[in-house]
Amino acid sequence: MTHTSLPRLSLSTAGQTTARTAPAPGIVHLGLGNFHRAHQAVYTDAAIKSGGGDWGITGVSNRSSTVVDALKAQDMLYTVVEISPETRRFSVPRVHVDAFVAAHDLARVPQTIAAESTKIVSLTVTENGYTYSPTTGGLNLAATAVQRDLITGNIPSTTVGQIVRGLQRRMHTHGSPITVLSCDNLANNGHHTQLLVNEFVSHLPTAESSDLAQWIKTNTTFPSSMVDRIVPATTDNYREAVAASLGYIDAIPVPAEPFTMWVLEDNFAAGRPSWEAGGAIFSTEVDKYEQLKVRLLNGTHSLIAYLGALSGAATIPDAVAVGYIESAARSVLQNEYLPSVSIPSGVNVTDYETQLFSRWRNTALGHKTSQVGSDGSVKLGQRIPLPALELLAGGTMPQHLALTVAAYISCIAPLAGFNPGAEASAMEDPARPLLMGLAAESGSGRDLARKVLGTHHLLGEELSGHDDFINRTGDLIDIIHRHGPGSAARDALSA
Ligand code: CS2
Repeated sequence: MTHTSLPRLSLSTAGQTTARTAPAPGIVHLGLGNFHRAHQAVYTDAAIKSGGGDWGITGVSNRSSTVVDALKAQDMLYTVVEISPETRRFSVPRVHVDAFVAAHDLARVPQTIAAESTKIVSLTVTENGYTYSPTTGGLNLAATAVQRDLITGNIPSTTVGQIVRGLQRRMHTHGSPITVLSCDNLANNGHHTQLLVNEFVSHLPTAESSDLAQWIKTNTTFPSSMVDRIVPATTDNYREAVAASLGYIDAIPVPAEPFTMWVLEDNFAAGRPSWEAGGAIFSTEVDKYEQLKVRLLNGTHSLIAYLGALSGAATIPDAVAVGYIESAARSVLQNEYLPSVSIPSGVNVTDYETQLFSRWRNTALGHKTSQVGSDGSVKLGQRIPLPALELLAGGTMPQHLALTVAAYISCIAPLAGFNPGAEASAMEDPARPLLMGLAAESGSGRDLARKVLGTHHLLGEELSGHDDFINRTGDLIDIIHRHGPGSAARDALSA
């Protein structure tokens, strides 16, 4: 940094001393990452500015103390840097009233969820944070952490365990209702969270489970919500931009694209902020918005990220500028994802597609292929199986969905002798050790695809029975390994 003599971000450097008093706490948010700080926090700031209310957010970071420490050193403030090639806008939301690291004080998580002042517990813990089995969609009872959390008296460490123990404590103390609001890219995220919570409760000893199940049914709601904003990891460039333009040091600025969207089911057990003030939409068609977004945006994003990484592109705009990647992206979006979704009323799909490509082309943002490509083992199950099964049932091979899976496997667990490149190696994935073990035992793409999809059911049980899909994925893995991602993309397009 060249601006070390500047003051740190604070209420006074941000010019907020007299603006308004901090809100009282009302929301506990699990997952204090960049996405939450550029999305829900911004909407909550607009809601409080317009209508007041006790909706201050207590942010809980799972392991990392970076954001928590910086927030505390900066009067709980940070800067959102909205950026595109044409625009740059800074804003400083003022909504966080406290923050802590769960791993440093695990008992505090259920306690905070149980506090009477808490009306909403919201989540951005990523697909990976729900401890669900990609095979069944249900709770991953094989996970040691889940087993540990089910034992009476243990302090929970999984998100689902923390929610259940927090609700149980509410039931035993004041009993006031609460909303659990998932803001992650899971299909039917509210319903899915509710199922996982109920499943956890059903595995508790009977003495605990029956009253609790009934209490949750009567006093807790789980609205679904579709969240959308591209938010990369921050870099020193953003810290520099804030210092140069605003004259203060912010250790944790959040970059974000100008576009933002939030569609929610209006089903809150204990009230909610007027998020409409920030542009949120309350709708009875959330499931349609979610499907549209998780498939057209996130699904296509995965294909762009994996083909991009294999072709050496570090960022999404670099990847989508490659001709064959753009063609593959258009094809998967129009021919393979679109037929599986119902369009919410008022949404024009052609405009939606045009807007997606222009968002992906945002060269100012620096969104990395390795970021979008991370955690594919838990993301792809949300994006691929249902549209693939629908096409297969109608007798059509989903070439580009198979290509997405082939490119993913080639990035994370290539066969011996193939180097997928630096961007692929930078992708994190909880299944990497397992998949690499399978790759080491495989002699061909088909062999590897069979082990990953057939034996290990990476994309669920139903797809594991489709030999034609598995073989096509395997053949595309071989083409990628022998002739490169461009040849595989051309093969998929011409098949
Ligand atoms: C991306 C998403 O990393 C990914 O898988 O597809 O994070 C995407 O950028 C957001 O969902 C956009 O709303």
